Amino acid sequence: MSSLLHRTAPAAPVRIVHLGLGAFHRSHQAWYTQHAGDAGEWGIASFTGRRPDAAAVLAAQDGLFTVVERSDAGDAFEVVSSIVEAVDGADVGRLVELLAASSTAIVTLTITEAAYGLGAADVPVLLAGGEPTTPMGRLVAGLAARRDAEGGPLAVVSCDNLSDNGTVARNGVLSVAREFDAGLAGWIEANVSFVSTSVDRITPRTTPQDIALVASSCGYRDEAPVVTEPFHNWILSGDFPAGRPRWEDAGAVFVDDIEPYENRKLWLLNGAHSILAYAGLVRGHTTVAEALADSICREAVEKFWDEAAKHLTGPDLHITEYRAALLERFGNSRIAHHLAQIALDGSTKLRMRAIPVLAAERAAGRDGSGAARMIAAWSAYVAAYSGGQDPQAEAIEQANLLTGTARTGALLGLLSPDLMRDTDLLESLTALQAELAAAVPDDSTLEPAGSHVADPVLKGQP
Ligand code: CS2
Repeated sequence: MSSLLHRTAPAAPVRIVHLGLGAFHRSHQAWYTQHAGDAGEWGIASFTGRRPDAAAVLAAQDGLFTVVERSDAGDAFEVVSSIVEAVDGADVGRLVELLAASSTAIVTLTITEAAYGLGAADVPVLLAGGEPTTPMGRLVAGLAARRDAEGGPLAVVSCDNLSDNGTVARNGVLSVAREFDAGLAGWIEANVSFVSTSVDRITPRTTPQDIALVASSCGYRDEAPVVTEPFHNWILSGDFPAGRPRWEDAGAVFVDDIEPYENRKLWLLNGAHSILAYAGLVRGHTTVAEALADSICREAVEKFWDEAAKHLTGPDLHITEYRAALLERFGNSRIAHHLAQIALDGSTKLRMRAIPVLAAERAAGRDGSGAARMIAAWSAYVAAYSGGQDPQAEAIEQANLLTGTARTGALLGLLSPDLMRDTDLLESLTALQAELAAAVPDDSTLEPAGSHVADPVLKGQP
């Protein structure tokens, strides 16, 4: 048996702390840091979220892992060494120590879209001097230590798929800090820069086959490789008061106004993903490439894109080329991107992916059927998979006890209380869901709720 991957050159000093050690973090922020011209000065200490497993696996191989870039032409392998410490997220002591150190300049986050609003649960814990369990609570504990140690200003960089994610992170942190310690909230406002970013790299979960492939192709054992597409994109907007790696050397782009880029990515890529996930699962498909090959799913995507494009008007957006590139990326059948992974947490995702386009279309006096079809597909999916992972799972189950426009209204209310009052929309959504249900192939057998959502050690971006 070949030996486990291990570090032979000295590790870079920790200057970046990351919360949310998963496959996407490794293929994106860790990869960009590795490819910055000054990579030798920027090591990452990466903390897991709910489970410690990924930290244990990575720590055993000195934080090193293989990025497998998979294209139609084949696989390219590269060992990434920018993660210099992999830590169990429950080790709040280590997090606090690193954030208190003035050498730490940046905190990056991939904590899932849903986690930004969950910090309130940690306020009593912080007040009692206990150890917080949510990412927001842990971050606030770390920032309090930094203030106390006079560690100086730093940047918090959200890398989750949320519009205006810097502001969302700022609000999430401040709402906890204000309840905990008003003085700390003032210090954060004066010293912490919240950077907004749009991140992109399709990264499915790591599978046992990926681990076996690296062993046979590279001649060493790597228990934590990550398979990803060649494409990568990172757009950032905001200040880095304590410095940053030269991520631009790896293709990152720094802009003043991020909104048009964010919308393009969230609507065209993530929106299409959600359509393919819900319509695709209901129609019996398993992966993105399979769903895209189904004309009903593909047409739903194209119609949504036509609609969204009316609201994407920035000068450098190149929508036609962007759409063509997406079709190619989604069609990469060598990347088995599971629809079940994308389907998680729909009520949070659809608020960003469908609602802005639907609201803009309704405000313009049009039916918004492209975006409505995404919601109808979700509605059909939650009818079949009631109980799947979602922060609103209970409310979804309640809605599922209703029928017709009452059920549609209850579900739409979870995404947009405003649009829920639009009675024409409720009728058309209900009709679109019925249309989709009628298009379910006879041989489609849905798995029971939850069974399609595995929880392997090495999760992809949630
Ligand atoms: C996906 C994203 O799981 C999902 O919701 O839409 O993780 C998507 O693959 C990434 O944003 C691509 O950059």
